[in-house]
Amino acid sequence: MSEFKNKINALRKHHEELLNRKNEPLAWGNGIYEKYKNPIITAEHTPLEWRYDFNEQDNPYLMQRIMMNATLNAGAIKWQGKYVVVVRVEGADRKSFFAVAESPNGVDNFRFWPEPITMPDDVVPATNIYDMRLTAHEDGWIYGVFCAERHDDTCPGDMSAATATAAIARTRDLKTWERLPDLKSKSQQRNVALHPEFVNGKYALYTRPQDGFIDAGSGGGIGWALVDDITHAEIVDEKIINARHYHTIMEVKNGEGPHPIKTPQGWLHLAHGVRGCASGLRYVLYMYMTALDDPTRVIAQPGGYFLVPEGDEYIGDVMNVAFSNGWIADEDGRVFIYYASSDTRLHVATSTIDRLVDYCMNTPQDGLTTTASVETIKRLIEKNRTTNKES
Ligand code: BGC
Ligand code: BMA
Repeated sequence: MSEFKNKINALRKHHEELLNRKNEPLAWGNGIYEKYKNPIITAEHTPLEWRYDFNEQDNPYLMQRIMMNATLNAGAIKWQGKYVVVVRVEGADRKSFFAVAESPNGVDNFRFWPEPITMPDDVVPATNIYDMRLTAHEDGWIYGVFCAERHDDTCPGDMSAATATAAIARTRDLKTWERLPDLKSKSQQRNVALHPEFVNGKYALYTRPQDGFIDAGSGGGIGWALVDDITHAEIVDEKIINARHYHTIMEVKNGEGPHPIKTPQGWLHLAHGVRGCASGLRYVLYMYMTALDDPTRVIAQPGGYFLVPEGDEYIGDVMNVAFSNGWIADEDGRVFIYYASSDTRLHVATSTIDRLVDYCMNTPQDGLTTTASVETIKRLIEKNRTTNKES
């Protein structure tokens, strides 16, 4: 066999080993969920055909002709018995696009479908798209709501000036996508997710109005808006359902993750919170619950963060970031939380509906001052004193 063929075989073998690698839960977590030893999808998981030209004449050095930079922020759905994620894949050119990967068990053996998604453009093409929230809506369609980013042409001299808009597409098979007009909104929007059920006969959106491209400003908070026609979606009224507070993990920004999971006790929400520090913005995940009869009414708000970057997860393109826009609630009550670390790679954490509801209902709320926090700790110590006496 030629040396070139040998090189290809070695490359394919190495890639297969990575794709088939078993994952295992890490011991000694917080009891709320289990994190896993390996990230589930990295840039190295992308198909070799996307990166290499396998023609010896054209690529005698067997170089990567197209490099992949990162695999992050994935939407997720259980689809035909498989755990399916719509990954934000980012190339070396900083453009991100969507690609589907599936796994038989949700924690390892993720494999990309052969081609990335061809997402049709809206009237004004976007420069970049990212962070899809998937919703199997009761109208029968699967929707993907994601951020579309364009240069802000009102600032012609500023190469970083941008606008963020919520883009909407739908599909029946995750392969062919119909692009609907972008969400019309007075403000910029990022982190928009579609609620899975009609509310008062309307489509319901979790929104995140923002003053500028980065700055959530006065518009900050997770919002809620009802929309008559999803094929011409426009926000007429918007109210904040989950606000930010001074000196919390979401002081600077917050945003809905995937759409909430329905449980007998209420809607379970996963969101991200952002605060500023000397090293930049710190992104962490948090949870809250809303009432079944009114998904805008908060009924539980555990204090502090739910999941943060740890160890290697701190390191990456955008340090100190944990972000999630996808989770899967399985029929047996297990929950697969897909989160990315530092805008670089995708991980899973597993829990159950029961544990997450218990976490939301029984984690003390943030009292918003140090005095309140100490009182909360003392109450737990006191409770344990009595428990220890009894046992
Ligand atoms: C990046 C996103 C980021 C956003 C705001 C975009 O250009 O692609 O990952 O969330 O800017 O910082
Ligand atoms: C955002 C998100 C993500 C990203 C995060 C950190 O605003 O929309 O795309 O993970 O910033 O860079």
